[in-house]
Amino acid sequence: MALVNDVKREINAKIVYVGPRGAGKSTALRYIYGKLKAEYRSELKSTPLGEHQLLFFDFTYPQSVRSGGYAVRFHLYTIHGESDSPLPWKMLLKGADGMVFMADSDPQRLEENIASSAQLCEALAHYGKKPGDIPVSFQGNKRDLPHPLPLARLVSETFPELEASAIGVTADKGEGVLEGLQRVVRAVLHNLGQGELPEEVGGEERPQDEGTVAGQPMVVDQDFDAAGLRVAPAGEPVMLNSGVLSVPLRLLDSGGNCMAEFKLGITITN
Ligand SMILES: Nc1nc2c(ncn2[C@@H]2O[C@H](COP(=O)(O)OP(=O)(O)OP(=O)(O)O)[C@@H](O)[C@H]2O)c(=O)[nH]1
Ligand SMILES: [Mg+2]
Repeated sequence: MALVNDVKREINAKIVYVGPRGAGKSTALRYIYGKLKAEYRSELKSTPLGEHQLLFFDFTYPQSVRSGGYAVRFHLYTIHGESDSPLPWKMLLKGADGMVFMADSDPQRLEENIASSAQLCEALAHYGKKPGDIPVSFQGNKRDLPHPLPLARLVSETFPELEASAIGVTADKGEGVLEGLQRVVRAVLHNLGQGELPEEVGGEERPQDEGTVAGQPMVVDQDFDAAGLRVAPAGEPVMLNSGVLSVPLRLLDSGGNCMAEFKLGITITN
């Protein structure tokens, strides 16, 4: 569900890189980031998401892809590092307009690919969706390995119901990464009712009337499902010199896992 910003005349589309740990999601994101000119992209940021790290940035195309007169800004996200729990993926996939599934072509890691696909399906089911309802670009990474799994097998074992063909990627060298991104971007634009897409990421022309915006996590948006969440103390309250009482708290999911730590500042008025 792309978010429309009428003030900036932008449509914000969310693309999530999913897949098993170590498949190459961060490598792909960093490669894309490195290919974009600074004026077209925000900073690459890493921020805590519960016990995990969210890696993200946003960009627009130089020729300023437009849908109904609005520029389209693409926000790319992945979870970095330990992410065995399905919860962060569930949060991240909320409102996603497209996904890139990074599979690991290492035959030894087929089970992890399958488990990740199952986790993804479960996360989408939480929102009443299945993979085909949101465009998926399937990328088989690490094609440079000595004996990578054949792409067709990788897809049929991991996503038997997927209709689109897979793209072979060597994210370390950037091979296939941009092609895989373009594929999902095209599908997202199609869903937004607009198909034109510049051929290249990067380029010489400057957008006409846009400033760049720093990436903001769009993970917890207004209609985030907060059912089952609890807030618990995370330490002793401290009275600050400013007269504000700082209360450390933890946000817990229904299973008691910590999703975030924060401090509540209370100004005592009487
Ligand atoms: N041989 C090979 N290794 C790769 C390739 N792409 C990434 N790697 C390596 O695979 C390892 C994991 O890559 P990451 O990009 O960190 O993978 P990730 O999916 O972000 O992993 P998590 O953040 O742990 O989920 C790193 O050591 C990369 O250098 C590739 O195309 N070929
Ligand atoms: Mg990573």
